[in-house]
Amino acid sequence: MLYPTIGVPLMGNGILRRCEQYQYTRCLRNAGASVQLLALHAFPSAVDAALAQCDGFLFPGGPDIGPELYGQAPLPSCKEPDSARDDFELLLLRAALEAHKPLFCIGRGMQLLNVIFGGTLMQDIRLKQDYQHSDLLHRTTATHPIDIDPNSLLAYLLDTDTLSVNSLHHQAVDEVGEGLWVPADSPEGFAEALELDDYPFCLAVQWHPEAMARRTPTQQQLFRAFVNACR
Ligand SMILES: [Mn+2]
Repeated sequence: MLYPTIGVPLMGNGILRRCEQYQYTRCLRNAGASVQLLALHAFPSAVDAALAQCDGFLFPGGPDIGPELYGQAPLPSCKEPDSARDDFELLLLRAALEAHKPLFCIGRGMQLLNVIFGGTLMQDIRLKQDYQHSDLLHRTTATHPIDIDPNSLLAYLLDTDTLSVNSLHHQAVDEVGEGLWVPADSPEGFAEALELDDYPFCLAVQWHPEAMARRTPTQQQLFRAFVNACR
């Protein structure tokens, strides 16, 4: 398939969300994909239609996930969730996993993957961090280093075991969901990526390659590999 179709949930209608959404679309199109933005219809027939139309799915960044979805009460430092996104994305990601569709989960998307596999999140890491992980002023440039397991898909795709990445998160994976593993972490030990073995293609990263790709072409390799897996 020359032009695979990648489904991406709609991130919202504000101008900032639209700009962010466009960064994902641009990276996917540059890698040769056609992008289908998916309205947040949290019912089975909509999810079935998305599965029928799309060859793979990208789960993008966004607001904090409702803590009740991983069995916790919200702390004051947890920001307002978007229940329309939570509801739709949970249904879609579960169905996509069952259908063995290639997956690329970024930021919130990585946290969602962890929650679906029964993992939990730290609701706020700002008091535990040595580096600035919610560096909203430097969206496109690297903020902190990560260590990558040389035996991971991530190391294979990037051809390195260290990398400097941007960082736009104030939450992090706490307990890792069963079946997932952590192929990359920050100096403090926060999970910066998740992988799922014995699956066609499932890559999840806590940083934002879509915001770095224009200035740091290495990051575009992740989109190329994902789109190739959807072909
Ligand atoms: Mn980080």
